[in-house]
Amino acid sequence: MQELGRLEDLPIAYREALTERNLVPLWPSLRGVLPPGQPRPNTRATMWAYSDIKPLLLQAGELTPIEKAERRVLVLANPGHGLEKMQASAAMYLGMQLLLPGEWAPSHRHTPNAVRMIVEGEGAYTTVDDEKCPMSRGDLILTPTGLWHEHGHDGTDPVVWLDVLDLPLVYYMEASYHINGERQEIKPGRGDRAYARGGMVPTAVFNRSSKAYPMLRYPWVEARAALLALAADQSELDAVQVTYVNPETGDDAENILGFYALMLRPGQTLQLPVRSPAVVFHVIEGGADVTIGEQAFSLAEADTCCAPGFTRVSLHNRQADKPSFLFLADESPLHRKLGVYESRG
Ligand code: 1HN
Repeated sequence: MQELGRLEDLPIAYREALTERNLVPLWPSLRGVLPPGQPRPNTRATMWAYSDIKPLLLQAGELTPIEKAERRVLVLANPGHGLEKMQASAAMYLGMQLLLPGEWAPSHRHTPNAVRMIVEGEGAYTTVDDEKCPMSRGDLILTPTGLWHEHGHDGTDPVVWLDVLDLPLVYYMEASYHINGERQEIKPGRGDRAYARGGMVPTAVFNRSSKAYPMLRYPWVEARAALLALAADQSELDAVQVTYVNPETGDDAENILGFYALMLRPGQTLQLPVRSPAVVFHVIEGGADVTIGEQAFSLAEADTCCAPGFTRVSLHNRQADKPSFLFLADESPLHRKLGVYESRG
């Protein structure tokens, strides 16, 4: 490949003349912004162990009252982007949030889309768009763009959940902002009940929801049962995976990031196709050895890791006698909408 001219090859006076006029020569940077063959991600394969996070999060609970935090979160930051950027990947933000019994995280809404994957504890709930969404381990709760949300806790023990947002992308677009609101009035009607059975939705002429996001809570009991049923029905199927979708449209549950639950059969090793989007893996139940390119991580329950796009990933169930269950988040909806999605097999 042809070597291109460097910045240093240009006379200082010429470079200064350009700079003064807000002009930049393309050729010294062309290979950087357009690398050959495939991207060079800043996103690094990174793992965050829950055993590291939990004590520090509980300490944050002692150091910082909820009123001083609004959201008490430790961000899972990818060193490849610089920790201060608070990015797990180009488009994904991850954080572990702690809510203590009796605490209240006040109502707000914002442009980035969020979801919460409940990691530990009972008795907390999120109110989203006037709908009360109880939190139990493994539940997925959406707070899509623009919807009011606030968190409360009527239980007795700390509750921890994983937040996944498309904040890095929305911030990069200079479209990120929030508005604080009043405490929501909880209204009857719960999407997790109305849409509880796959293949059946409330009949359009009488009762179809006009909400853009009719289902806000995806209970783990249902996702787990769906995976076990799929595995039993299709014994040859390698990737026992379900996608969290909008039950009215069948589209991805949110616009930018995709969310999935995956079951690894006892002892199974699963090779994932090399694809353009970055992926986050979080263990709901069991444990998994995750190989990302040349790096290997051993994930126990509640551990989380991130893989850059265009990287070979394989997953191995650490349990020989039981299935393991993972939650996945990725940038597929974004890549598809932008027309840059690739799968290289
Ligand atoms: C947010 O609104 C929540 O509502 C959590 O729980 C994490 C990170 C960045 C921006 C907004 C929440 C967030 C967030």
